[in-house]
Amino acid sequence: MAIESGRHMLDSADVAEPTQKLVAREKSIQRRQRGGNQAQTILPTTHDLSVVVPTRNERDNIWPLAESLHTALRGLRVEIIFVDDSDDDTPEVIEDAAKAMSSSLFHIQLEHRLAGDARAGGLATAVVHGMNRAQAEYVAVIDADLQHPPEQLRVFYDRAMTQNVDLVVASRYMKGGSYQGLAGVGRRCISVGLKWTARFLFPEHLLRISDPLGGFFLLRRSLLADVSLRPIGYKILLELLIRCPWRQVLEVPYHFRARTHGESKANMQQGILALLHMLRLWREVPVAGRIWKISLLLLLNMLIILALFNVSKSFYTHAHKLPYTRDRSLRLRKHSAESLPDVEHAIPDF
Ligand SMILES: Nc1nc2c(ncn2[C@@H]2O[C@H](COP(=O)(O)OP(=O)(O)OP(=O)(O)O)[C@@H](O)[C@H]2O)c(=O)[nH]1
Ligand SMILES: [Mg+2]
Repeated sequence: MAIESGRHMLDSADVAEPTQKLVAREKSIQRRQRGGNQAQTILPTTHDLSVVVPTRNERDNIWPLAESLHTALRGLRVEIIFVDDSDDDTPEVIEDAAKAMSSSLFHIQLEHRLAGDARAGGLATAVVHGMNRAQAEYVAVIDADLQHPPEQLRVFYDRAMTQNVDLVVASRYMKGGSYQGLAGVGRRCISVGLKWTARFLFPEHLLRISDPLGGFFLLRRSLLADVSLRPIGYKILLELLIRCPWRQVLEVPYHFRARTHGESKANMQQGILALLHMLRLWREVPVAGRIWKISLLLLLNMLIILALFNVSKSFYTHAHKLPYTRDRSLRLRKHSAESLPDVEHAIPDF
């Protein structure tokens, strides 16, 4: 008994210690975040560009990414907003980079979401959260794993400014771009298949966009005003393209690189979520897939008209056959000597 109770106590302590450590770690991240946010009030609130980076266990990618962004966006007033759902020490690495690199022009912020409800929706809600925090006129979204070349962001920003466009979309599928970094033939087939499904379902919005499901883009922040975003899965750009009232989109080619550090979080489930996401958009946005909705309505109308025509035709046939049959049998009885072919000949042809 004593041994059992002793063991039980030992087990509880074993479980309690990591839990306490985790809570303490989360609290310390939150404390430092609060400190960071207070510091933010003395920094200029006007930025040229906000960059949202969703992260989940990307510890080895943070420094190379932050350094590349720092170099590429030199001279601009930039805020980098990491929205982090990690269980490893990624948030600590982000804080170290923020301390070392932040200046009046380059400001790194960390939004670490605690495990549990705060992370519901994963990547989709992380990006929306980051975009809601952004302050600059233009907001860019880029993956942390360096598959999206950070140096391209400067090209996006410059072209958005000079050409005054609402959205700049990085494309793997146009001339000058490539998707070699997608791991395996299966992933490539799924990516291409989903892309065509989206373009087929929403032709008015997407027919001229070669890569509507990528995660690398830049948009004018005012597009988000009065739009309620409800993305599921990984396809945030699709959500923006369908729900936001954009006018001009510019596509810029890029080479989607292979991941060198950390693990991919994409899986088959993301493919299914992408299809569910398309269905939701089709249902919720009246103008999405308008051509198919109108075609379906026309088809339905034609079916109804055809059905009504058939009903009235059979009703008419029925109504005219009954007296004739009675008449015919009467005549048959009355003139039994008359030849049948003559009587048959008198039958109207329906
Ligand atoms: N905040 C947050 N970020 C996430 C989550 N899942 C993935 N990410 C980040 O979103 C970005 C894209 O995720 P990846 O796992 O690289 O997915 P992918 O690029 O579609 O797939 P690969 O080509 O296999 O890398 C990375 O920066 C991830 O760290 C999540 O649940 N929360
Ligand atoms: Mg990736």
